[in-house]
Amino acid sequence: MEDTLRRKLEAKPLNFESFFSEKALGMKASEIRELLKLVESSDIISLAGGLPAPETFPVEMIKEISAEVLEKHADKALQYGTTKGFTPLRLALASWMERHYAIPMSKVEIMMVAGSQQALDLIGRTFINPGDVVAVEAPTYLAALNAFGYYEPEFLSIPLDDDGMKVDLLEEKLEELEKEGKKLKFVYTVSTFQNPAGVTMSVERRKKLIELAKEYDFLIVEDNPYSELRYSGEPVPPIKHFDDEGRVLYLGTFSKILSPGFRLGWVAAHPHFIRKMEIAKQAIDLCANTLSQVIAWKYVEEGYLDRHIPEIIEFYRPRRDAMLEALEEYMPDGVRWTKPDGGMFVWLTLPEGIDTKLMLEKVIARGVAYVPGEAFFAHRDVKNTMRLNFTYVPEEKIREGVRRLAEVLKEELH
Ligand code: PMP
Ligand code: G9A
Repeated sequence: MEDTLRRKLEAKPLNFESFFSEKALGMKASEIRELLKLVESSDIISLAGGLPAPETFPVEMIKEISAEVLEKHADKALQYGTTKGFTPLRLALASWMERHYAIPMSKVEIMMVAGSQQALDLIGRTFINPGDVVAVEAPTYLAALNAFGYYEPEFLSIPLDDDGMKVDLLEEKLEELEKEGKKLKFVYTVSTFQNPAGVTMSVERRKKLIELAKEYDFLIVEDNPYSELRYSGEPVPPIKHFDDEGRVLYLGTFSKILSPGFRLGWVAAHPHFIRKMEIAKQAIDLCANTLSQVIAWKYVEEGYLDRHIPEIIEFYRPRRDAMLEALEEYMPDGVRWTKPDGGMFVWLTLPEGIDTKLMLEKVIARGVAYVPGEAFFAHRDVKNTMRLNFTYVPEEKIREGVRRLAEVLKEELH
């Protein structure tokens, strides 16, 4: 095997690049996924990837449910399924969303996808023409930038503060676009416990965003993987809750409330939009993993999910607290960070002049990893920020990781 590979690598090289499509040549690797490869096989304290803690995977529940599923529903669970997904699961999710978020929902408004990451690509395929204007938060989820970027939109970056996207600035941009004769196609927002910043959009801004969407006739893509992971403060309804016209495409996922290995998420949107995305999905993978779907159905329907969420919260709260305490204790003056009520991330802003991409090598040499902030900005124009994850490693490692990171920072600042 090794020999065959060596022979191939040593042969006269093909002109590899000449075979790729123009779009493939333009694709960018995800900084997070590349860092994960590096960190996976070492004893580095990883504050980088947004990984759930494996200790939160409900292994016993999954064993129990899987045994039942294979005994009673193997015909469905091991067969191809419809593209929209396993109907009992879609019904269970519709009623879960109605119960939890007071969003009236029916199964025709739900399609199952291979993680919400797939939904981001489907939205790109279904809605973006080259040059279409798409507004994103600055910073935003970098793999959404990569997914949409393939379809060549023009990104409009809207800054964030502690109350989420600055919707008043969006309004100003909308007026400018109108003057230029341009229209916004959609706003993409991670509305609650944002990735990467950890902040949550206030209710007033959610309502204002819906008003603007009506006034300027655009859609809203609300990506909501984290809202169930709340460690303090009061719940905020999703933007979808305020949507009476079908302008919001809502993305949910089992990755943070069951396990990312299931590769299962869902889109909740107007049936008209769902239908087009269904056709797009037919050509990609026919249907989401059916075994995952049937297990997830039992997980939601029989109340396992509602019993498990509080366990995840209790597990993560001390980790969030440990990170915030360590930042307070070790960080030098001039460093600011967000104080999230939930989710997985804290966002740091360092004094101007520090380039966190350049600093990463030194920090990795001290056995710690973070994600440099630059890749979370559509225009890659901010160098002095970073994202820290607090869910993956235990409290004492979080403290040690932050201590070492602060040490390097202090050296850089002198
Ligand atoms: N959106 C956001 C904001 C995320 O943080 C993630 C995962 N980190 C995803 C989408 C993709 O998640 P999945 O495909 O596992 O549902
Ligand atoms: O790429 C992954 O493994 C998912 C994590 C996303 C993130 O770190 O934001």
